[in-house]
Amino acid sequence: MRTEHAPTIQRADYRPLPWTVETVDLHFCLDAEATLVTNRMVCVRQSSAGDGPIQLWGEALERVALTVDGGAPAGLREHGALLEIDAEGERVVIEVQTRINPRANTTLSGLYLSAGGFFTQCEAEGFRRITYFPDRPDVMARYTVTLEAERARCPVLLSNGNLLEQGELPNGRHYAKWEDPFPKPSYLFALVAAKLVALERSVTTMSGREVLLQVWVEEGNLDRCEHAMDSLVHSMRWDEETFGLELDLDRFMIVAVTDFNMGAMENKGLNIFNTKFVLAKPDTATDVDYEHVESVVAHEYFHNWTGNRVTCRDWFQLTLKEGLTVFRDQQFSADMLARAAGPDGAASARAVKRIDDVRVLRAAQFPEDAGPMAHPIRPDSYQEINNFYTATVYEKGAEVIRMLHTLLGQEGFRNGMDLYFSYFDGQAVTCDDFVDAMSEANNGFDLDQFMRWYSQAGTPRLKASGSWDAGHGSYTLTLAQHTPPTPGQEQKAPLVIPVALGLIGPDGRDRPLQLEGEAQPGAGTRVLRLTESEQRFRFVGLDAEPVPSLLRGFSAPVILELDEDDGRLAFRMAHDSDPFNRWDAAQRYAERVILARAADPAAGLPTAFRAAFRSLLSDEALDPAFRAQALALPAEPYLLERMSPADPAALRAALIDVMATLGRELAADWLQVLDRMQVAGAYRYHPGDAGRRALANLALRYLAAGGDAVGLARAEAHFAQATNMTQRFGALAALVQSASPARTAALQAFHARYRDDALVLDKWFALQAGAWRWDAAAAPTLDRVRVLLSDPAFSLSNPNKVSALLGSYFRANPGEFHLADGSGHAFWADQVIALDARNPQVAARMARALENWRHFTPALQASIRPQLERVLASAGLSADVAEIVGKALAQ
Ligand code: B3K
Ligand code: ZN
Repeated sequence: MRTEHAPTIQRADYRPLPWTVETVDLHFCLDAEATLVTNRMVCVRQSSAGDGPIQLWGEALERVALTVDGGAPAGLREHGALLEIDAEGERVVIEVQTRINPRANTTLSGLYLSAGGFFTQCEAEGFRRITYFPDRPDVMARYTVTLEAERARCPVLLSNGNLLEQGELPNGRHYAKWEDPFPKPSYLFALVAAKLVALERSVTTMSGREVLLQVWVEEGNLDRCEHAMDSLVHSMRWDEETFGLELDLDRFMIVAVTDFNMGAMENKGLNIFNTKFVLAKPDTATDVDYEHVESVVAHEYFHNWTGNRVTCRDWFQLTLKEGLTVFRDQQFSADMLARAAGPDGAASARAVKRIDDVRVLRAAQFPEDAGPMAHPIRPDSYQEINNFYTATVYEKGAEVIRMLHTLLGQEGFRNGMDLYFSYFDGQAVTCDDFVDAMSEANNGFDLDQFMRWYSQAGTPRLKASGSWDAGHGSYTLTLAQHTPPTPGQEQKAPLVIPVALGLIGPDGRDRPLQLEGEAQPGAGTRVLRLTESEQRFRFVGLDAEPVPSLLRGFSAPVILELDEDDGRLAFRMAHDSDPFNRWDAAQRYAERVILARAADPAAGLPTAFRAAFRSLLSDEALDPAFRAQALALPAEPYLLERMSPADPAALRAALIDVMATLGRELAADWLQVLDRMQVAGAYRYHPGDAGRRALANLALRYLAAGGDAVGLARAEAHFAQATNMTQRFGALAALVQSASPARTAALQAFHARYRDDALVLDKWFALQAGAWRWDAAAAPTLDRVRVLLSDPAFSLSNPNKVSALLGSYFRANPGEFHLADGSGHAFWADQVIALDARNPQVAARMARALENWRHFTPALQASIRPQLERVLASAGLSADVAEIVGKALAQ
């Protein structure tokens, strides 16, 4: 894989293959160093696709034998990974045997070893590292798989679908044969052969079928599977109730693996999960971990319909399954939270989930959309598809689906989904097919202009201004949109932007909305549809000048530019009836205060801000989870993007200062909140309890940041007395993110308690790598990161460890990473190069930490550029890293 030669794949070049595959019969003779794979496939000509040879891809494998209908192929050519075979007639049987070395496979793509067991990861293009195959999602075939392995090492043999038979073989070996009745693309193939145990449950589906659910883990982890199993059962019920979608197999398996490149994978009937999204028990997992397990289990389960039954025609359509499935998992989590909160708390619980999702979007997707990797949710080109499993395809993709849901309404959306499945079940389709079904199911609802969301990159700016006409009691709102240019897309056309709006009167209540020309006033919130570059909306019948509340519930993934003075922000913080916007007002106000402080370190904390913040803090009518959200400062990566030029050191100083001031000056309030938020009794994962613990932990954070002896002592006491991981880790984080002299001892105590627990040690690594410097005399965090790099528990081969230590440092700790002497940047280049030699996907993820380098101050740019160049010039660089760094330098 030479840098200069990484070809660019264009969406416009898609052509169906002249030959497809009907059935695949795979036989694996598993061996750690030399696994023999025999693949017998029935290939069928697709006459509609025109003439041509059979095309198969193979990578990092040794071809042992190949026959066509039992004989030598008439013609065979190799072009890199592509094998072309000439064939006559309509159907031929190709049998190909390959040898692979799972132990040598450090990329964790294809077949590899983890803790002595065999696991696979095939999305996007890992199947070609197992056997020769037309490894594209538009080739859907039926698979039969036989696994053969040493019984002692691999007592459990799993693959997709249903178990047909199993039995003993000579020499201590055994076998199992699996059949998947549903045609699927190769990226959904999976096998597991390992020493595992399962938690099992049997449930009845909505049509009355009994199905077996299994969660497979290493023996010592059986006590950490209950929550994943519950989450699976809840997901199944939800999909039945919400979309009428039922599990279509007799059994559904989740397998946890320690070494995994991402969160989890939706292989048909055999989901493979990063341990981090399966294992949870009160002593080792936080409330947030419990939430993540629930939503990832749901996400992968929901893929069974949105992704597996209906899949993507080509990888450019990735958001077809990912954006839609993220939207589905977000709705599921919101429903679960609302149900737990009961009727009175449901609206706030939903808002809290929405806030969480928008935080992620703003912290990860907005910066991506403003940098060299900016791409539409359906990209036009890529060099390495693995680089496009992005926040844009996933999170912005989900926002686009959410806007469709808003425009069509719940029922219209459901009708669209029903039609989509009725047309495309069992097929590989495009985003256009999905949107067309939505339109057709809604009386031809015009979505032509809406399709621009699929083709335009960049975060749109929504500019709003209002004018009050006291004489007529009318308020005119002018909305204008503009999307800045992104690489390769200079011009942008106007989008369809649903703008949920409310007008708040001076008494803090929403006014009924009546547009000029309408007979009756309507509800207090309505959705305006902005389709032009600029539009005016005149509201009448108002008794006083209103305060506009725009984009309620974050009705579109845009940046709202609204000139609001501090007074209006404080007013909305106190009165906006939309909890999302109330939170957003607090975030905007905090952003303003922090950025002012970064620009002028002498600027004090405005009294009005302190007062507004304090009233949220002490408003006991508000749900604790909501308060925890509203009182947490905006994410640092988001704030960095809002600075021009970005100056991480100045921003960090401002953040430390604002947190310390709020902690110190409001110490009495924080202490009171801390006491009131204690949860009695044994730990249970419940959103209500989780909200209280989150607010208590936030109080500890501010108190420790404030640095008063009382606050620090409380954090120490909480750490010592904690009875679950949420409390213990919350208190530890408060101590580490402070100038407390007790932080080192606390880290040691935590380590001593969890030294043998890989997942908990990841938290320990991440916390230290993400540590700010609260004490000006302390050594840079980089020194500690270097020490941890040689900790016996650390390993560059384990993606979780890399992300905990290096990811936290590069991506979550800009104030410490961008050291003025450039040592952080040089360290980055060393690590990216070292990682790339083992695992290009993980290396590319780390490489992305510097892609927005041109937003930084000139001094930082001068320090970063040579490091980017050094990485790009390094020998044998993967296409993955070459694409990221090449684009960063080219922009
Ligand atoms: N579909 C997988 C992601 C695969 C990533 C390949 N590099 C997980 C998910 O989105 O559910
Ligand atoms: Zn997914």
